Amino acid sequence: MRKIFKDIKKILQAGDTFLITTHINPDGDGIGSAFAMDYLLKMLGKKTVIVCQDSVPHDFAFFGKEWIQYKEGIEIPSFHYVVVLDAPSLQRIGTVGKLIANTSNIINIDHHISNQSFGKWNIVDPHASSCSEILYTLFQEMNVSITQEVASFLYVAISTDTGSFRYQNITPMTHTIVAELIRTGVDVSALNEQLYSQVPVGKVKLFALLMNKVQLTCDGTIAWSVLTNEELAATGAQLSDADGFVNVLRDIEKVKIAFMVSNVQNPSVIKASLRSKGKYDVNTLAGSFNGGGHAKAAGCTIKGTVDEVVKKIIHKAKEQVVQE
Ligand SMILES: [Mn+2]
Repeated sequence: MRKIFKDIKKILQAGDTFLITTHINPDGDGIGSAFAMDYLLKMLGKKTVIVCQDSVPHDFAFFGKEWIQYKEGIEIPSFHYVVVLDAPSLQRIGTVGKLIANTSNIINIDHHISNQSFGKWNIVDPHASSCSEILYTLFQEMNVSITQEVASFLYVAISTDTGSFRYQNITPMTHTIVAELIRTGVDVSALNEQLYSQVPVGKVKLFALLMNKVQLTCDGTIAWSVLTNEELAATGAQLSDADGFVNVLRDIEKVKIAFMVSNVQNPSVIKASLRSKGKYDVNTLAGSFNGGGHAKAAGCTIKGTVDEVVKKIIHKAKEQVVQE
């Protein structure tokens, strides 16, 4: 691990222009990591541009920062290096994949166990709670001090990727890093209010609708719900508003595997978000549909109708929950 940090250090010092990107439907870790990486490179005197398929969701508007949302034909400043953050594969960066198709100078920094090591340089640490935890080490390696603003990026990233410090991916190192972030004077209480106490009313209404539609099978051990355009239209919510809802399905008593499916982006390609608790492994489950993620949080896309896809996922989930 140390050697790869040394290698990346040399590349970051030698390069002059960098494009930074993260996965589609960006979450706190992808966003926090992108802004932190941007700061780090700027402190090294580099030219940077952050380009992602999707814009920064309104949940994270409190950072007061935006990036370039990639659309075909849009002018992007030239770059020699690409830093891909929090993405297990190049498919996960969506349309930005086309933009970087002609460069092999890819630095891949990630913590997903399913990471395909697609970069020329790869820092992949599945034991890190988040991509931002790896970036913290990179800041230290590069001798760049962490300002309160950077601490807020990293704190939000680590906090959201660990379910507010509840998940198995937490290590003593995670808390040590967070202690150092708090030491910069960053206002953790204010950040948490921004994160969790500024919920748009449309999201609350969407939550009510989807939770009302919850279904259970296999003696209540598998839970799911379905998001369609009708619910979005009825509540005025955005697609990203539904992101954390699957966690609530997982938290139902007796539930071992939970999932949320959506046909909002494409009526014939269903997007599924999967969660588990205990020993149950949704990374493997998603993997059987060419998706992936972490053992307890993963995702995939499956061709078919909502009903067909729900059946397929339940069939695979049963293989885990029934045999005991
Ligand atoms: Mn992450």
